[in-house]
Amino acid sequence: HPEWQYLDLMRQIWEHGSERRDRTGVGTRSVFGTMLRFDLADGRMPLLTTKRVYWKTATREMLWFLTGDTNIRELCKQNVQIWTDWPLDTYRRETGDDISREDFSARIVEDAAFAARWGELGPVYGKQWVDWPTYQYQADGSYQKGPGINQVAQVVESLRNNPGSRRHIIEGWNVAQLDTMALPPCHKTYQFHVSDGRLNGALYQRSCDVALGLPFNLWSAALLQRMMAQQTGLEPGEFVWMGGDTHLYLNHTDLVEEQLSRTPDGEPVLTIARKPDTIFDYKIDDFVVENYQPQGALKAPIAV
Ligand code: UFP
Repeated sequence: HPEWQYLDLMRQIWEHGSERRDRTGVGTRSVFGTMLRFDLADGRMPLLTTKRVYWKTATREMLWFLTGDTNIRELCKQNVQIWTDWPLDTYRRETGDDISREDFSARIVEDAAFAARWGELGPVYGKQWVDWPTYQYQADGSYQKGPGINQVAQVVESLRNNPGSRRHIIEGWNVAQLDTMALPPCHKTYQFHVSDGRLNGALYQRSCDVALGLPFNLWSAALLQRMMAQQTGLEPGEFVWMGGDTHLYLNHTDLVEEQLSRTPDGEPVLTIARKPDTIFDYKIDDFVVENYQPQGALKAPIAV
């Protein structure tokens, strides 16, 4: 079962990873330079069965990225709270108001001005993917803002018109803007590749929380690849995931021990119910997952 790759990686890190202090102060066990491979033929997806993965939440986030939005308001409206902790942390620190996450999220939804002031994440994925900023240098050495670059649209075009290219890349790591992002991109580089009518995809993830982040990241990257394949008339091929600092947080012991005692079961299949006009027109109801009977959800604290 392809999921053994994930469990083997988890076990290897837990048993042999080097212990290091990290930015969050929690501490991790970590290995550097890792790879997982999944065949996406016949609708198969890297959706973990040894715990419930909230694939709809991850899908809503992916659709939000594709709109170019970088404010959490549209996510909060859909009760997607995966980005809420970062603005919440800033709000609490700067105002001293010890508001609960629920109340903060509700206020973001109800109050547009509050959302504009406190819900911004900075130029994270969505901005870089569909509106990468450019500058036009003038003869006198000054520069003006140029038109943004829609990398996602460009890759769809290049896959259609120049499938043999080795430059089908979507990059999130905008060096000049890292310090204004809530979190510098983790899933930073996507590359696509056409061979024998199949669309292969790769994701390079510089930093990976294997217990809480990776299950989402695997689903989302494979989802993007499926949308790309549908838009370009190609069959989904292989998905290759590559990790830089690949770690488990030391306070994830219970999750890790429980998950490593479980056995993968069943192969979930994703069907895309319709073919939207462009890659920017997918809706949550277009995605149908069948044959997914996961084992119980596993909770653990997230490191902010
Ligand atoms: N992280 C992921 N996947 C993501 C995401 C974050 O695993 O999609 F946004 C984890 C990795 C790391 C932390 O544990 O969040 C980011 O911290 P840092 O920027 O210090 O690497």
